[in-house]
This record gives sequence, C-alpha cells and structure tokens, in this order.
Amino acid sequence: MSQLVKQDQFVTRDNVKNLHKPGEKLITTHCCYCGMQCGMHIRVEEKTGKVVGVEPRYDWPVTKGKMCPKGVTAYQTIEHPDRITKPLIKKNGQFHAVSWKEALDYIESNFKRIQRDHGKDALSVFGGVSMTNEKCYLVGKYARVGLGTRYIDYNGRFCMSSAAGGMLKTFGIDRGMTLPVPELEHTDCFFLAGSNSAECHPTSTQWLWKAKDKGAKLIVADPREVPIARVADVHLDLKPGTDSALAAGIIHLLIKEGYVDNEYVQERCNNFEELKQSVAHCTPEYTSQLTGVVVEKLVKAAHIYGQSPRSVVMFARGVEQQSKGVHNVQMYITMSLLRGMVGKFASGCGTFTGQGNGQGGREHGQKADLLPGYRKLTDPKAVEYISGVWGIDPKDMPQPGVSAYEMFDLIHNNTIRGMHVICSNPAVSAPNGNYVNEAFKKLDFLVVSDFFLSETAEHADVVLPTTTWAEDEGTTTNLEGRVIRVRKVRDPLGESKPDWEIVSLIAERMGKGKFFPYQTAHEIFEEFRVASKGGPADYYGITWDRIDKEDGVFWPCPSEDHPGSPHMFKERFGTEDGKANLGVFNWTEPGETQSAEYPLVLTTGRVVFHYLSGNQTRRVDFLMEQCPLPYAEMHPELAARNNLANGDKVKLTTRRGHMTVDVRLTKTIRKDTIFIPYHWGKELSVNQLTNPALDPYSRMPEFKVCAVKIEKA
Ligand SMILES: Nc1nc2c(c(=O)[nH]1)N[C@H]1C(S)=C(S)[C@@H](COP(=O)(O)OP(=O)(O)OC[C@H]3O[C@@H](n4cnc5c(=O)[nH]c(N)nc54)[C@H](O)[C@@H]3O)O[C@H]1N2
Ligand SMILES: Nc1nc2c(c(=O)[nH]1)N[C@H]1C(S)=C(S)[C@@H](COP(=O)(O)OP(=O)(O)OC[C@H]3O[C@@H](n4cnc5c(=O)[nH]c(N)nc54)[C@H](O)[C@@H]3O)O[C@H]1N2
Ligand code: SF4
Ligand SMILES: [Mo]
Repeated sequence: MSQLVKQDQFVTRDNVKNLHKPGEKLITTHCCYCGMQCGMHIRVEEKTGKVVGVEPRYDWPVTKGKMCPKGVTAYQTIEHPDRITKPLIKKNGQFHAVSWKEALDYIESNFKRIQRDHGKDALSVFGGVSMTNEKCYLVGKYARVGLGTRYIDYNGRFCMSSAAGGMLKTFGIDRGMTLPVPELEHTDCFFLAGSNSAECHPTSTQWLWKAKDKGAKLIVADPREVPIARVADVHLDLKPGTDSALAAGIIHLLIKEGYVDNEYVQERCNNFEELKQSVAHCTPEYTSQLTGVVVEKLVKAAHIYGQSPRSVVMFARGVEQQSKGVHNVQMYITMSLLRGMVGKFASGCGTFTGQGNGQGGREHGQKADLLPGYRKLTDPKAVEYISGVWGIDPKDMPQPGVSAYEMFDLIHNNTIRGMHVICSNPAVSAPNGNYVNEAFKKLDFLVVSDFFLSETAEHADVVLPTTTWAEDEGTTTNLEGRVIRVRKVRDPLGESKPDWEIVSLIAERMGKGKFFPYQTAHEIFEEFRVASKGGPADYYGITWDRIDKEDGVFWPCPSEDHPGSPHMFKERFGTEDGKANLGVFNWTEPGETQSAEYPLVLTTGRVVFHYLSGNQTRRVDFLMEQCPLPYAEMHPELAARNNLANGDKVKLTTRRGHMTVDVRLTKTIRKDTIFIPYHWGKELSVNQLTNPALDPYSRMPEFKVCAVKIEKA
C-alpha cells in the first residue's frame, strides 16, 4: 500500500456534506470498526426501511465529519447477501439451516455431555470486543455463571493487553489516553511509536495536521516509513523488536541534556534513580547498534522532544505486539513522565485503541483474570461484590483461566473440549495459525456466533446468526475512554439475534435462566453500571440520557453528578501511593532473532482498506478492488539480492510454516525487514508464520517480530 498513498487521502472531505435525499431518515450512531468510533448517521429509506448509505457526523467533537474508506462502506455489510440469517448445524461435513429450537437443543445436549464427562472447565468461551459494553459484560457473565467455566478470554488479548499491562504497571489504572483527542490540536510535539495512524486511525490525523499548521513537531518510530512518517521531522527507522532500547536511548539523552522536569519527577514518580542507572550505558552509539537507527537521528529526536513545552507520546501495536510489549510501553510512558507531561493540558500519552470497543470491552470481564469494572478475579473482595450483583454464591465464582493463545494449548492437551467463539475469527487472527487450526479441528464441539461465515465458523458444529452493530442498541467506549451510544438502525435481518439474547438463551438451557432475565440491552447496562461501581473502571454515574446530552461521558464517573474524567492523573496516579512507577530499562532480545537459516525479520499489520481478519471488509466490493490480496512489502535492494522483482511470487518460511505471496517493492521499509498485512485466511494467512512467544505479563503474542527466510517461488 504505502508507496502509493498520499496523506489524508483516506479521509472523506467536507464536500460530501448532506448526502441524504428527501424520503430518507438519518440515524445517529458510530462506525463499527476502529477505536476512533467516528460519529456518523446511517441513511435509511423511510418507505422501505432499507439502509442506503452513511453521512459523516460533522458535529461529533472527536472526528468532526471525517471518515475513512472502511467506515463509509460499513453500511454495505448490514443487508449483505452473505449474511447468515438462520442457525446452521453441520451434519456430514455440510451446514444445514435449522430452527433456533433445534440449534439450542443440539448445543444444550453437547454442552451438558461435555461438562458431565469432563467437568465444567471443559467448556470455554473466546470473546471479542467489536461488541457493545452490554454484550461484552454479558459474555463474561455467561462464561462464569451461565456455563460455570473458568476458561474465558478474548481477542483483545491479541490487541490491547500489553498497553493495558504497561499502563497498569506505570499508572495503576489502564485508560487508553490521558487526555481527550481534540486537545491534540494544541500539542507542540508528537512522538508516535509503532502506530500507522494514517491507515489505522485515519481520522485522528486531522488533529495532528491542525497542530502541525501551528508549528508542532512530529517524530515517528517505525521500521517502515508509514504515510505519516513522510511528514515527520524525524523518522526513527528502528529494527523490529528494539523499542525498549530506542526509548532507553532517548531517555539517556533527556537526562544528560537536562530535559527532565525534576520537580514533577520528584513529586509524582518512583524509581528515578534506578531508571537513571539502567540507562547510563545507553549512549547514542550503543542505542544505534541495537536499534539500527543512525546516531544523528537519535540525537535530533531527543532534542526536539526534550525542548517541546507540550508533548504527546502515542503508541500502538507496533511496540505492543511483542514478547516484551509491556516493557516497551513502560519505557515510552516513562519518556512522557520525565518531561512532566502526564495530567496536563494538551500533553500526556496514550495508546491507539484498536477495535471499536477495545477499551470498554477489556474492562467488563471477558479477560481471563478480570471481573466487571476492571476488578481482579484474584481479589476476594471483588469476587464477593460481583457475586452479590449477580446473585451467586462467591464459592461458585470460577477461578482465573488462561490467555487466548494458551486456550489452544489446552485444547491440544484435552483440557478444553468445547468452545463458544463469539465475535472473533482466531482461525485467521491468532498466531501460529497451523497449530490453532489443528486445535479447532480437534475440538469435540464448537459453536460460533457471527453474522458472516468466518474461517473459524467453517470449523464449527453450530453457527448462530447474530445481528450487526446496526440492528441493536448499546454503548461503546472509544479510544479516549469516552462512553458513547450505538443506535438501532433496523430490525434484525432474518432470524438473527443480538449476542446478549443468544447467550441468555443458552444460559437458560444450562439451567441458569434466572440470572439472565433481560428484555433489552438497556437493562443490561443498568446492571453493569452497578457491577462497575467502586471498581477502577467505574461507569456508575453514566446513563444513556447523559451520553446523549453530553456527547459521551468519560470514565471514571462514580456518580450521576460527577462530570466524568476527560483528563487522567491531574493530581495523583491510580497506584497505592499515588505516584507513577517509572520503567527501569532491561534489554532483552525478541523471542526469535536472525540466524544463518532465517536471516530476515518478518513483521505484520494492516492496510487502510481492510479490517482485522477481513471477514467483514473482504465482502465489500470497493475495498476488495483497492486491495484484493496480501503481499510482501520489501526494499528493492533486498529483493535484488534474492533475485526478486516487483510482482514476483516469493515463498516465505519460518520455523512454523510457509506461504507464497506477491512481492511489492518499496523504498519505505528497512532493508532487513519484510511486512505482510494479515487480513486474509487459510493459505493467504500470514499467521501461519508468526511466533506465539508470549509477553510474560500481558500474554501478548509476538505478532510483530519473527525470523524468516525467502526464496523465489
Ligand atoms: N485499516 C485498518 N485500521 C484499523 C484496523 C485494521 O485492521 N485496519 N484494526 C484496528 C485495530 S484492532 C488495531 S489493534 C489498530 C492497529 O493499529 P496500528 O498498531 O497502527 O497498526 P499495525 O499495522 O498493526 O502496526 C503499526 C505499525 O507498527 C510497525 N512496526 C512493526 N514492528 C515494529 C516494531 O518492532 N517497533 C515499532 N515501533 N513499530 C513496529 C509496522 O510497520 C506498522 O506500521 O488499528 C485499528 N484500525
Ligand atoms: N499477524 C497478525 N495477527 C494479528 C494482528 C496483527 O497485527 N498481526 N493483530 C491482532 C489484533 S490487534 C486483533 S484486534 C485481532 C483481531 O482478530 P479477530 O478477533 O479475528 O477480528 P475480527 O476480524 O474483527 O473478527 C471478528 C469476527 O466477529 C464478527 N463480528 C463482528 N461484529 C460482531 C458482533 O457484534 N457479534 C458477533 N458475534 N460477531 C461479530 C466478524 O464478522 C468477524 O468474523 O487480530 C490479531 N491478529
Ligand atoms: S474505521 Fe475507524 S477511522 Fe475509519 S470510519 Fe470507522 S471508526 Fe472512523
Ligand atoms: Mo486490535
């Protein structure tokens, strides 16, 4: 993609105003895809009730009428002919449409059989966060109360877990950004690390352009010269897997050149002496050796960053999806703390939340060790409180389970026999794909809830048709921590049902119906407000009415008269002593390093035209015309050394698998690195190659670094 792309090409312009025609109504909602959660209206023909298009919402304060190519075409998935509209049961390798009663009977008998023969924990749930808060909350309750299993985890483990881990360790609370997005306009310097924001959060760039027009500086750390790096003051083209060393090198210079805000650090941070010692040897020369970034660029970046009165450090999956992801995040946050930025106007740091509800979805109990409100399952008080809200005996609350990838290990060793996948497509998106697909084949019984038949659903015994985001109402929490409203645009297509209703129906079949009495999503929101009350992610003061009146409400918001928290950490941090814990540098190599046999680095990620496993965007004609297939992005010199030309087929092999794709030449990537986007399945899935080395704290797999060899195919 990158070479062809010009800045801002991805964002709709002001001339699309007022797209709707007479006879259409506009329903105000948000895009279903990324964490920007762009404000939009869906256009519905009044006479027929048909969904006919979208119109950006100009008065939405975060995105101001801008949208990207995925968002403006998302409406085409709502009534798409590929939608699954009836439950499907697989018999003799073929799917057959059946009634809901038949599907539920089948699930009930198999779930009960598995639990009778192998115990409660033989069932598992694999969730996702393209769902509303109400659904995410209920999926957690479904696993623990409805099925009574400890094994639940979700696709956010592959997404936000290292950011969460780094924030928790440093700040004591994990809320994606410490400042609201519109304030970015008033920043003097952006340090973007491992974020391809022009392609992945395209509507965020408008704030950066505004700031740049006023003279703001931009530093980008990425092995590729991503679109936004082309307007950077410094592009730090580091070798994948070396972020902690890069941050340590910058920190070394900040300390040496006197750019540290000593008063702030003394008053508000722990560990400064330990940090200082740990980076004492990180001279520009040493840093350059580890990262591959030339000394001049390191020094220039440190001076620009150190001299800026207001700065923002933002990071994304490039630094987080590593077996050292948490440490990387700690080190980048530490850069922001040393400058005294966190808690101040137009300054601070944050992560670009990935999925639409990547923030809210990780707070309410889909994670193996968390209960709603970001409570810890290992904390007896939290278990007691949530048991009270749910009306169960605390003794019946299951223990913490294992992380998303580790659930596949438990399938391989026969601990897990049945799984319900809700809102995820791990057959494409989990690392070490061959192993993961073998696990799906091995399962005794697999249920998948989706509205399109995904590669994961192809393995299923039962597929349950869910509604899209436009056929139900509820809330999501955007990348800022702002809780917003998603509205119902039309009735469920065919016999599809919202996820909250589906898990309630199964819970009822498992004899737990009295814990799932809901008639509407709003009733679930009201319960979950109470469940979050007093927890770190406190939503108690947020109501749907307030969200409508106030353009969203930021958590924490402990009471209805509390204004919400657009800024975090103004006076104290969320740690016990109220101080932030600076990172202490500890260099370790990525899980896999280059060798004579595997001499190159493979990294993976996204293109602007597709979303995640591609199960939605691969069905939109316009997006497929723009980007039909994956490819291997590589430098012309690397290609020439391997006798490869643009468009040739290249075979890539790692210790776990191989694949063949087209070569795409570009000078915007390091000469030792290859990039492949991951939005396709089966033989086109780059996850056949990726390394499941996990971060010890967050259990995030190393999607961003592995060792690879290439040959002409
Ligand atoms: N178009 C589009 N937008 C999306 C999505 C999508 O699928 N498509 N998905 C959404 C989701 S869920 C997410 S999580 C976000 C992801 O948003 P991003 O994290 O911005 O996207 P990625 O492409 O995964 O990775 C970002 C960059 O990391 C760089 N990188 C690779 N290795 C390293 C490294 O070792 N260090 C550093 N510093 N950088 C490295 C890559 O070159 C890449 O440009 O996007 C969201 N928005
Ligand atoms: N190699 C590599 N792999 C990666 C990454 C990478 O950078 N490189 N990034 C990782 C990241 S950050 C992420 S977030 C994961 C995402 O990976 P996945 O979880 O697989 O992402 P999606 O494609 O969004 O899968 C969601 C599925 O649920 C369906 N769906 C959408 N909305 C709903 C809903 O409301 N209810 C239900 N029941 N179904 C719904 C969609 O049709 C789709 O099939 O991939 C990870 N995998
Ligand atoms: S994908 Fe993200 S940036 Fe694009 S329209 Fe949707 S929410 Fe906005
Ligand atoms: Mo993600």
